[in-house]
Amino acid sequence: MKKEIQKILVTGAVGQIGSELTLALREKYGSDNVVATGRKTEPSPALRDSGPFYFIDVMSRESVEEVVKKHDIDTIVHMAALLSGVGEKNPELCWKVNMDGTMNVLNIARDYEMAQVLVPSSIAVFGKGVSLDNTPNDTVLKPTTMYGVTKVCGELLCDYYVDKFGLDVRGLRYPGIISAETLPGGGTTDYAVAIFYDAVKYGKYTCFVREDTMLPMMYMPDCIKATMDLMAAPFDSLKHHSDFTVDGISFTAKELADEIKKHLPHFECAYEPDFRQAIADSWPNTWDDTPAREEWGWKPAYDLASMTKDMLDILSKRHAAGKL
Ligand code: AKB
Repeated sequence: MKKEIQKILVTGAVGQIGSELTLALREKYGSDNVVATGRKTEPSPALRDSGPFYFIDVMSRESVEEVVKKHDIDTIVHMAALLSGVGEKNPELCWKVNMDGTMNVLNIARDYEMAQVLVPSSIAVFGKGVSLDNTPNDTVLKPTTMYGVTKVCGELLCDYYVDKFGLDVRGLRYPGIISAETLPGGGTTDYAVAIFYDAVKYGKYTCFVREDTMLPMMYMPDCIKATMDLMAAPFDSLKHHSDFTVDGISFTAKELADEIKKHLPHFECAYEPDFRQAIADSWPNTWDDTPAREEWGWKPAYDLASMTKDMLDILSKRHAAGKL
């Protein structure tokens, strides 16, 4: 009999996705049933006051296991990871955090016979030897960044635990995630968030990739929905496990700037590419997510226009209240 999800541990809960996902999981499963954890950064009042919170180190099995035992955890949502930009500055640490963290989580989940583990992957799994337009879900994975290497290894490791130990492990490949609550930290797609903050605060932004750089992105409400829909899908309906591409919206940096200009006509965007340009150039422009659509019914709700309007509405209100 398949176990039900009852008590969830979220690692990386203070990060960009973790902070909003934890609140959504608390809504669905109950506040005390979703234990948030982070490494060092203080949680927001919303996160800290809405349920249990602990500081842990995912590179230490004991540190994770202590919370698992204390709260009788049966599901781990493993969001803690070092992203692509930071990973290129410190590849060894990226390997340790991403791989030791994932291995610890999988071993604990196996040993405690947990109901489910979710380990996200990324657009960063792609790289050399593949078409960057409409990149297939199942294709050559030859990333050029350490972050991408850890994400490919992570997907393979997760699938190994499904096959070898019968553990229910799932994962989706996130595109760049755009959100108005918690800033992303250290990714290549961070420009697509920073541009909104600077547009509202200063009326201008200097983008660290070229204007013709196109990448798949997704608005946070779609990201939360994709993650929770995959968690809720019947295990038997899944043919893939840890490597679902989930598409949202693909656009160039200039198309994004032009969309913002429709709302803020004086907005100016300059382009000064840095080391992250090479990373962006190695990732798909558009990608195919047929398995996610067919196996668990994935469908995004937001397009470039609706996402931009929503982001600007939220940030403009916060700016007017002096809170940006
Ligand atoms: C990054 O840019 O590193 C992340 C990602 C696409 O996984 N946002």
